[in-house]
Amino acid sequence: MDVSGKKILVFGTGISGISAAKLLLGRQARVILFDGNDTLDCARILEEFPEDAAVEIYTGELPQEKREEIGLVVLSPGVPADLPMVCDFRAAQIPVWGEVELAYRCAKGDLLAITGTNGKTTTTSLVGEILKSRFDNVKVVGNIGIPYTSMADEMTEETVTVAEISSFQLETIDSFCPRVSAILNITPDHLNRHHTMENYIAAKLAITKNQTPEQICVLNYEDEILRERAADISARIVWFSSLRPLRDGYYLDGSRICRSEDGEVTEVISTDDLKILGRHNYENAMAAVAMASAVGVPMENIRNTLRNFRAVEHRIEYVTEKRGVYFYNDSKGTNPDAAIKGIQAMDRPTCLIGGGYDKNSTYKEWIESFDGKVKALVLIGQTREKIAAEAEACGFTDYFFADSLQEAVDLCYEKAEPGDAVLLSPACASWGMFPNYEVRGKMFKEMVHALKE
Ligand code: UMA
Repeated sequence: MDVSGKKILVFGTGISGISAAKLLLGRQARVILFDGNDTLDCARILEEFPEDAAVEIYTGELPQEKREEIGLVVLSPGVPADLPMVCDFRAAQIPVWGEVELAYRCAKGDLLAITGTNGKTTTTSLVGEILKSRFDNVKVVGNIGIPYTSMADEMTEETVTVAEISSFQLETIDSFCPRVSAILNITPDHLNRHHTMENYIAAKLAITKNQTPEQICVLNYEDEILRERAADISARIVWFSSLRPLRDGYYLDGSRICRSEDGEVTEVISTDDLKILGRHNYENAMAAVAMASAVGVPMENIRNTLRNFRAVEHRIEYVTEKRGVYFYNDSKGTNPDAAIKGIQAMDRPTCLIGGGYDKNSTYKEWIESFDGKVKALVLIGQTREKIAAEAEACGFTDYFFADSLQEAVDLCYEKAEPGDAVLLSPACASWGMFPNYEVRGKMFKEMVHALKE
């Protein structure tokens, strides 16, 4: 991709923006970095680049005369694609790409891409591990926390890339086209950003939009939305199901994960041999098997990796036991559907920490999933009153407010008896109180370890 001499606006100075700017500078582009946050320290951001790099930086407002010089805009995932400034660029026929689109255009080799409301990170890590058992040059990138652009220059024709792709990132793709895609599930999330469920669904389905019938799309048969929309997908579909046998595809039969090809069934692995728990994780495992198999990884490599794969950090992660109380970190439970999986995985009375940034979610189904297991719900953050009101409406009144995560941890420890669990599974994003869910989960773990026996 030739960007030499072109003036390119990189919008957002988080990890995606910095990485995109570096990739562009390496290709002799001239970069204007811009961030809407005017409290950022520009000098510190510029320390990321060599002193003589062709990069300028603006925060808060981008001067009008600068806007006129721009030939391409690269958006960070967190920047809404419908901001007035972004719409103005589009209206002026200036191409607007997401960081993922830029990376895709610069990348080499094969690409497998995974999206879905929940399970993306686990599935992406698992596919990455399986591929590493077969190929020498595997990259794992994207929403998982490693910008796709940061790896693009290291890729060769032999590279196999596994990318976790969020709905934010899919909003701004153009030619992005994975050889194998997967949509794990679609349930309401990020509605404040996408405005409507239809827009959110459209963003998720965009992962398949450039795929052809020679390429593969792995889909969850138990997701009604996916079943309804499958007819609009051009790629060859490989289904998986955790609830019923399929004539073609992967399915869970009791404790066996099976593959069926035109009715001929073979066992892939028994779930007793897996270290990841819960039906949602068996779905993630089936999606990963389908994807790896689609690029020719032998079943023996797949089985060996599955046997050794452990839960990823912040996803129903066991922290420690204190005074007979078991602590779990599910900070990745950033929406009600993910948090339902967290509570379902608990097999003891639980003090639950919930609440955070408001993404326009409703919490009724989450509260209903407590199923008598939650003895105390400790609420933090912007959504605490909203959740409390919905809890009242559901007849659940054992909730308490805390002003900080520390206060919530202390309160849960006070209320929990030996044999109980304390679970951080907030059903909300961390923003407003923490930069991201990783920091929230790490702080939770530190606070738990600091509790006195
Ligand atoms: N910004 C603006 N204007 C805006 C919004 C943001 O200027 O309207 C600026 C902010 O001031 C900030 C910068 O943009 O300085 C941040 O950019 P960003 O939000 O895109 O964050 P990055 O650090 O680049 O991280 C992004 C993803 N973040 C989001 O999608 C919000 C990371 O996903 C991802 O790991 C990373 O790129 C690498 O690809 C995080 C996430 O929370 C984990 N994702 C959501 C999720 O999983 O639910 C989608």
